Amino acid sequence: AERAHWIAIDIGASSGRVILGRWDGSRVVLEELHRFPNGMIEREGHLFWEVGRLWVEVQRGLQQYAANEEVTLLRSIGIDTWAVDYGLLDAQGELIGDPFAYRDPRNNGIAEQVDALISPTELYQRTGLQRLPFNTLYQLYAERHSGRLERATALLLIPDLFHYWLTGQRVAEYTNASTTMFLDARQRVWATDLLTPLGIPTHILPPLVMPGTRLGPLRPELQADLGLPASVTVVAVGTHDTASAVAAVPHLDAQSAYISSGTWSLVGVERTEPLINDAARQLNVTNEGGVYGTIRLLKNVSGLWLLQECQRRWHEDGLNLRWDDIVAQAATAPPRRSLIDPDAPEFLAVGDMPARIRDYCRRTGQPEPETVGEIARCCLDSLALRYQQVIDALAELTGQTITTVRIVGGGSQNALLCQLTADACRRPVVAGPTEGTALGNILVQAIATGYLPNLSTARQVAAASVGQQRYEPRVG
Ligand code: LFR
Repeated sequence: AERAHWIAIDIGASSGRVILGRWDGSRVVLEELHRFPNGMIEREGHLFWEVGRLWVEVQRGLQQYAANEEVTLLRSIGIDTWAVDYGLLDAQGELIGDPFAYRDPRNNGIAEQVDALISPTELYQRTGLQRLPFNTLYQLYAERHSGRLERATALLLIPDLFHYWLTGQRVAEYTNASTTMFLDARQRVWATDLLTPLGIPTHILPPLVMPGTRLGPLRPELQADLGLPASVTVVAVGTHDTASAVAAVPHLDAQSAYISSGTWSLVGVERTEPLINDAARQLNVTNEGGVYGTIRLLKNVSGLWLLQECQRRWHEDGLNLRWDDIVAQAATAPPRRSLIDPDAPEFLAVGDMPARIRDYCRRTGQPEPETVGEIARCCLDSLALRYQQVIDALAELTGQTITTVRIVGGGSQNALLCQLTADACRRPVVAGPTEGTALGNILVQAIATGYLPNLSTARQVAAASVGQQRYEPRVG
């Protein structure tokens, strides 16, 4: 069988990875080439992503590949990141400042201001998108007087910004564009008429491309500099990380719900058409575009962010706790002693998360969790319970019977959370792959470069390529 390599660049809110996928004719074996931290940085009360540093790290990972591997096997490179955030380019093609991070406080109250200009019902009808305070539409409205939009010649979502740096091409990949709240969910084209009444320029939107599109070779200087063959192409994959993650869920069918578990937990089902009606709007479920014509009907649940932010706070207080220790302490803490709504607005922002969790419990007449174990247990119990609510609501909304919960992403390694999820959802959980997003990124490249015929074969390859762990619900 013909061997091949593909490289996935996968950058999440807390870390980035350059991952090699080796194809042996029947399976993809993943190998991490380079890993680097990511996180928001604060400047003058605002939160930004350091995309320049991320770009340096990406190039480092690619150089490392070129130095150590059989580069003639490399077919393509694909990138995915979190959604909604964007960079603006000036007339010279230079970035106008670092991109704002979606948790930036400038978005507070903006959705309500937009409500007065476009009815939320109409926005939902057109875009099928859940109302989240940081949808790109709201972010652009928040900065309509910043001076940046006037100077901009292009708006590029974060993966498209890297596409531009890699290839010189300016495009908007569809899966990520579907999270902006100005993409028509059914027609799958820009809904520019939603932006005009808000005073947001529409000439800055690049042409849409579908996932699986070959964007072309690396810029010649970059290709030479990295030491990669001229034949390597950049593929626009499902550049929204959640789209890539769902592409790699083994055995995903109409009886399965998935949870893409990382900083966020994206809890949903896969469909072939958007589901947009009053019940869907009231549930605030989103219809995000997936790869190969699929739709991700899902809800954002605040995920391991709660604990990541606690860990950061504890670190500031001089308590250096490893992730595994935090989870181990949660495992021995009393179960379901206090519960929070993980999606309460106060948990979205950066800050003193342990204090906010205690406040929430006090306000709601519950015992205040004090120890690391108690706080972590409260977060994990609350997440599992929220997953159950969302999955049951999705089953009712779609009329589908959901028998299995499939968890991919970093959180699929968290055995405690997986077991609590099985218990709360009263359904078996099948966990893995951990690097689901990178695998989905690579599988779309494998299709785009002619090694696999379609998504269903790609999911069979995913199942054959990775280990999975099963958790049965405990009754009681
Ligand atoms: C997950 C994710 C979610 C999106 C959030 C913000 O990493 O991409 O799907 O809602 O980040 O972009």
